[in-house]
Amino acid sequence: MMKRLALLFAVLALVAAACGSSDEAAETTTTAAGTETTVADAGQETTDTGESTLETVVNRGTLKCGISTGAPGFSETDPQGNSTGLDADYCRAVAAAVLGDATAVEFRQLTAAERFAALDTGEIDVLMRNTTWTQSRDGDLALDFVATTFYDGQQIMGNPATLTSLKEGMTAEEAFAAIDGGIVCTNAGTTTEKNISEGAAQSGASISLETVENFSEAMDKFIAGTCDLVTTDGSGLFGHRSANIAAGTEGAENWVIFPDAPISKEPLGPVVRQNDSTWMDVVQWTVFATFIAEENGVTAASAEADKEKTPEIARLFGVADDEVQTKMGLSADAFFQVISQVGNYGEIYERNLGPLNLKRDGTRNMQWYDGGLIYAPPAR
Ligand SMILES: N[C@@H](CCC(=O)N[C@@H](CS)C(=O)NCC(=O)O)C(=O)O
Repeated sequence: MMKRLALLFAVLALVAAACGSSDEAAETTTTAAGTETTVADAGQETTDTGESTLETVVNRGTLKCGISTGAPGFSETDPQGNSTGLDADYCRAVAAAVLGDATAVEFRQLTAAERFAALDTGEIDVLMRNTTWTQSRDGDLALDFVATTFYDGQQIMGNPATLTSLKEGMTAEEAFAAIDGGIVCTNAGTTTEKNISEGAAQSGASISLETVENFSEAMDKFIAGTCDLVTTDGSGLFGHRSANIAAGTEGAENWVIFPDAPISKEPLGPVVRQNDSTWMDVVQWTVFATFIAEENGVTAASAEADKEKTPEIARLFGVADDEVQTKMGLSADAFFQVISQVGNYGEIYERNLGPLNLKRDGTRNMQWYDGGLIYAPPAR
C-alpha cells in the first residue's frame, strides 16, 4: 500500500511540474454553479483548493461515494449494514483503482434532490446513484457524466385489483389512457416526474402527480392505496416488486409493470464535477476496464492467471511496457485491482441484478458484440 501511494505521489508531482513548466498562462474561470476553477494547460484542471479530486482521494485514503437511500440492485444496505448493489460496486471499483483497496469507501446515502449539491460542494468525490445522463444536468449544472453502466427506461406500476384495465404488454398510448384520473407517485428531483407529466400532457391524460423525498415512501403509499400508481426507472419497479413478493406483501405478484416499451431513455452512470478531467479519466477508465475485462473473458477469479491473456489485458493490468495507468496518475496494476477485487461488468451485473430477475439477455446492457450498447474504447 505504501509503495502504491509513493508511486502515486511521484506521478502526481510529475503532472504538477509539467503544468508549471508551461509557457501558457493558466486561466481562471467561474463555472455555472459559481465554483472557481483554475484551468491549466494540457487539460489538467484543478479546483480552487489547488487539488484535483484524484489527489484529494489519495491524500485522504478513502473515497467518498454518493449512493441512493435504497434502490434494489443498485444501492441498498444489507442486514450486516454493508452497502450492496451495482452502484455500490462501482464505488468499490474506483477505490480499488485509486487506492488498491475496494473496501476504502465511505458511502453517503443521498436522496435524488440532494445528490447534485453533494457533488458540487465536495461532500462526495463521485456520484453513483442511478442517475440519468440528460442535457440539462450536463450543460446546466457544473457536472460531467462519465459513462453509462445501465441502460434503463421509465415505466409505471399499478395494481390490477384496483385498476382493472391494467395489463402487461400495453402500448404507451393504452398506458396513458389506463392511468387517466389516477394519483401517480414518485420521488422528487428526478427525470421521472418530468417524463410522466410531459407524457400525460402529450397524450391528453389527466393525472395527479404526488412527489415524495425517497422512493420507498412512494411504495408505502402505493401499498397503502393512497397512490394508485408508482413510476420510476423500470429497474426500480422490478426491484421493488421482487422485494415485495419476497417479503410476502399481499398481491405483489400481480402488480403490473407497463408499458412494455419504456416511456423514456434513462442512461444511468457515474457523475463527477466539471473541470476535473484527470479524475474524470480515472472514473471513466475504471468503468471501461470492467467492460474490457468481460470482452476478453477475464473474471475476478481468473485475473491473476489471465494477466497476459491478450495484449490488451496485459496493458490494462499493467504487466506490459506500454501500459497507460501510470500516465493517468494511477499505479500500473490499478485495473488489475479493480477486476480481481470487484469483477468484470458481467459479474457485477449478475451479482446485483441477477437476483432481481433483471434479465440482461436481449437488452441494451449486453456487450456491443452481442447486440447491446456496452462498449469501451480500446485499452492502448
Ligand atoms: N434515474 C432517475 C431516477 C433516479 C431515482 O431517484 N430512482 C429511485 C427509484 S429506484 C431511487 O433511486 N430511489 C432511492 C431513493 O429515493 O433514494 C434520475 O436520475 O432522476
